Amino acid sequence: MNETARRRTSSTDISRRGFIAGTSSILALGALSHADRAAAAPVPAPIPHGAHVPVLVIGTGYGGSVAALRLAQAGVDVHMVEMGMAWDTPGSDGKIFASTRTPDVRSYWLRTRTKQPISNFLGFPIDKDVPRYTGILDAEDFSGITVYQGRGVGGGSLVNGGMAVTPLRQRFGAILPSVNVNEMYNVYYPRANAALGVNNIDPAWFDSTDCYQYARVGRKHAQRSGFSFVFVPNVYDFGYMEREAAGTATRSALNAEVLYGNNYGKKTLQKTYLAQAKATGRVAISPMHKVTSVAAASGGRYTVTIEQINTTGGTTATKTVTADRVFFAAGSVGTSKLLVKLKATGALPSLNGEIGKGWGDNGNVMCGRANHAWDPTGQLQSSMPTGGIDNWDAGGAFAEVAPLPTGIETFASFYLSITKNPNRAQFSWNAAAGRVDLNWQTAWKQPSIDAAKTIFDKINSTEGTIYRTDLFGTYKIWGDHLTYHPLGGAVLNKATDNYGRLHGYQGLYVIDGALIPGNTSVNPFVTITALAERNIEKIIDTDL
Ligand code: FAE
Repeated sequence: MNETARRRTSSTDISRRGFIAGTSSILALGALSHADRAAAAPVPAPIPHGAHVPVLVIGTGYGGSVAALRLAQAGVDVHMVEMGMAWDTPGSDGKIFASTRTPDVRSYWLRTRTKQPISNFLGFPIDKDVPRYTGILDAEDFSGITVYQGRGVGGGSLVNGGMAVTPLRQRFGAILPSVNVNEMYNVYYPRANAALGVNNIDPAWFDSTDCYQYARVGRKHAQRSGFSFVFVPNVYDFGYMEREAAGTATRSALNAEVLYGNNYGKKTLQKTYLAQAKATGRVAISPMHKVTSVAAASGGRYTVTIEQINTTGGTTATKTVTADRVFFAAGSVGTSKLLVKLKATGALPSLNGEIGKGWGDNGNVMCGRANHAWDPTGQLQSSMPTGGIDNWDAGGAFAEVAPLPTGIETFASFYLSITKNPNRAQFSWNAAAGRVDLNWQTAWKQPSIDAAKTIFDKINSTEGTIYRTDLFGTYKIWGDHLTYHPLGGAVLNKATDNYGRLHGYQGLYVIDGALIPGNTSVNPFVTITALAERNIEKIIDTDL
């Protein structure tokens, strides 16, 4: 079939299957007939200059992967464009990903020096020079904050701690006020948890294994101060972790793998949504391709400009393609930066005034505590956190008991707190510099520090312990310079309608963390996934 004939078939397919989609539930659509599957033919990767695609998805993180899978199951060909690498080929050490103990060329996105979230140990700086490379973790610097993000096919799922937390139902109204709570908790959270492969630790194993001694110390200290410690589900396969501990499986979580990828055990999007999406035959992915522009074209289509890059970040080709529909799934920062630039520079002038607003850091703040010599946290620490201290209602903080997998006894307890920080920042176009800025100020972390102190001041007082001052510099207690959880910038029901359709343009959608206004009260990816499931179901039912 030549290109024109193929396109015609593909558009006919969309309207025919769109009718089917409008009359069935999305789960029923999962079972397309054999004939439908045989007809699948997305434009193959790498996307060629001049291609036309029915749907282009920008980014391969949670939102993008949900959109691609569900659209493909509804019979729509999807092309996903991802600026990062494919992460499917082992390096010279035989592994795809580096460990946190030995960051290397693979670890950082286009930096010549690592920027580790914990920058010091015993006061000494631990960052080191690395060759500039399209590595997996981006430490993106804005004026008042460094935003950590995953780069590559799978987005944040490649680098994150896998903590898969559904917020308490009674807190949901404050997270996404325009979304029906019952639908989320009866349909979309369960759907997201199932598709992500979320599982729970066996409490008996938790109580006995060396690798969670640090978490048991965290639990003991929390409970002795009257705080509740809750187990947190994860997408790391706990069965695999048990085998690592038993010495029958190659170590990954027990080899300090997190931040720069996990070689085994973690169910990243590559193994869940994206594997399913590819299996439909309708989804193609172009890694090392960065979208730089989307503009309205004739016939209700969009012209998308894409730069193909090499591993030092240089542009090797600039491609222009057309798409009937475009899903922005470049993450809160990536989507916001694109939309703010496109509105300001006249490519998409009809986007509304909410673009770039409502950005928050999920109240992230880190700290460590120095334990007594009789309270060791263990040399062997699983890199996957599995518990937290919930003081949200009384003090506005949920503190994840995090690992410090250095391989030596540190006598430190380490925490990443998610707090009720009300500050929201805005992205804006800096015409002089030709870039998008974010107006977050470091001082805006003070409410997060105050909330975290409601937990740790009390624990320190009960235990007779003190804060560590050597992890984020010299004599610096709080890791208040960063976030792992960027949220907002194209907020649901403000910059978009209540399902992520961008105001001002038909066929443009936001489907990632940019939709969520700054805070989820817990780790965010389950909520991002569940919201994407909700929105794509509506979009398939009514728009296609
Ligand atoms: P995301 O997963 O960031 O995907 C966006 C994708 O778009 C990325 O692959 C980008 O490379 C790509 N992209 C961006 N701009 C462009 C462009 N112009 N052209 C082409 N591609 C582009 O977005 N969350 C939890 O719930 N639990 C955890 O335990 C947890 N731990 C974390 C630990 C770390 C170190 C980090 C960095 C994050 C962690 N998170 C955690 C946050 C979580 O990974 C994040 O909220 C989601 O990944 C966001 O999902 P999105 O779909 O919004």
